Amino acid sequence: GKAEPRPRYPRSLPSLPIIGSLLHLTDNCQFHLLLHSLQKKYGSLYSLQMGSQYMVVVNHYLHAKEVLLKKGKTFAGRPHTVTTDILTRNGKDIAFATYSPHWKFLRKQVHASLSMFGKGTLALEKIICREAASLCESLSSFQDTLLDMAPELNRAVTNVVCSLCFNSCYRRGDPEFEAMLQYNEGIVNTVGQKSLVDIFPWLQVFPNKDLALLRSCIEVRDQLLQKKFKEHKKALGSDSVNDLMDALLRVQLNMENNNSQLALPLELTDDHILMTVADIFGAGVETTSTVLKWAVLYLLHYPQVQRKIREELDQKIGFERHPQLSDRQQLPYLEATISEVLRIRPVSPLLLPHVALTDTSIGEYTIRKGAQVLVNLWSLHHDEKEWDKPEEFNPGRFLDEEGNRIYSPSPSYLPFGAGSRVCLGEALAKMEIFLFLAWILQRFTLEVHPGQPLPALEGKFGVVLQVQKFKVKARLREAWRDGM
Ligand code: HEM
Ligand code: PLO
Repeated sequence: GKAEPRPRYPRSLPSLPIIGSLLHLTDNCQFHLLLHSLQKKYGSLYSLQMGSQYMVVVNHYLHAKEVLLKKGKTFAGRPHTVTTDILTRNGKDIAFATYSPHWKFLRKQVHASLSMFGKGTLALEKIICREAASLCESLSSFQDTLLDMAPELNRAVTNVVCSLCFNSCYRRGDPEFEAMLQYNEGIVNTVGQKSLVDIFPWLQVFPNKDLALLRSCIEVRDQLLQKKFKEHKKALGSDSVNDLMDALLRVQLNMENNNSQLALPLELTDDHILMTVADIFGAGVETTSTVLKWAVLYLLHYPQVQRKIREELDQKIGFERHPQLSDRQQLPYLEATISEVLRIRPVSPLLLPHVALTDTSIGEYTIRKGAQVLVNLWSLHHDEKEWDKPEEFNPGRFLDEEGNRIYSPSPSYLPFGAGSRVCLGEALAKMEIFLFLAWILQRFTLEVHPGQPLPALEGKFGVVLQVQKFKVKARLREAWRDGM
């Protein structure tokens, strides 16, 4: 036969003394920025060794599309990591589970349920608007005082996913809600990429502060989940399927009754149901609330953008009625602003890590089975060849000369990923972000105290790109001053 061509591997970073290179990575928490800047020296595709893990970093959209779309199935694996294995009971969820018949099956079920509850899109719209109204009411009670909007935004989004997952919601000050805020924060701060134990698994044999925090947060989460699970199991006798947990329990029941009809001997355990709901709940809350915080922060920095959105709202909706989903086409500037927020501060700057399931390649480079692939979305969204002044916040990029929406001004834009691991919540997230922002900006002007410095635009890298805490004044607009 023909001789195999010699494999060409991606250029690799020099193996620095392990601890040194690591401290470098963790000290400078902005891992995505570091990986972005390493392109200058190593090119857009390079590899590095983290502990025992070989990683390939992709910084160009052509390579990203090869990994996610063209070879999506080959790269659909996920790594095992200490923290996510604890979080998901060894990958019994969707996001952190590697490619398997279980993952495929769960993804399909959740997709079906979400689009079912979404198709009562009207029902979903009603839920979001109920929360938007309650959010606006809270904001107006804080009139003219400086307010950290994060907990308010968080409650609004939490209640939307809570309705979807559990058919329930929280009132302000509910102790269960406060507990949830806290454990979510703990988990976001300890899980994933940044964690030393994920780079050096043997570190978990030593007492580890982060790991202890993670475990205690997960314990609180599990108690909460277990309670919901019991309630739902009890009520399953009745016919109605009201939420995601009901839907998954129903699937489980059907499988137990006629398992023989399935081609694969799949089992849907209670753990699978719990971890999957926890995934959707966690993803639903942390992503959407993060985007809303980034949007508010950018609107403070760019008052002219805020003014333009308000003008558009006044013109197309006015003050006699509430914004609704069917207004989306009519509000291209608001839609463009949302697209720009998702570009400039991607929620998930390195997506979630992918793993090559077989020997394969990216471009002309050989990639071995088991290699971890990080797609640096930050690099895609800040590529100077694709975006004019990438650090400038400019919703106008997503509009043509007449102000009509351009769906994709550059192919180097993938805020929700793509392919077989694409985000499951894109439609939901976009509905929420649109409605919440439209409601808020129809009623309020967002500002800081004159003379006060503006809160910084630097994010904090983690499993989501977090916003630093900041305060705003939500001033009720003239038209709404005498009662709403
Ligand atoms: C995965 C972005 C909201 C559920 C992802 C990924 C990204 C992403 C980049 C990883 C893709 C990959 O690994 O290649 C976003 C953004 C959101 C958002 C920007 C908000 C604007 C949501 C919401 C939900 C959700 C609201 C829940 C309903 C998920 C799930 C996965 C995922 C379950 C894992 C999919 C898998 O691994 O198979 N998302 N997401 N996301 N997202 Fe979202
Ligand atoms: C958020 C904190 C929760 O307590 C647990 C959780 C579950 C799913 C995760 C989510 C967290 C963060 C955002 C993630 C989501 C799955 C997909 C999503 C990572 C850790 C993104 C943006 O990829």
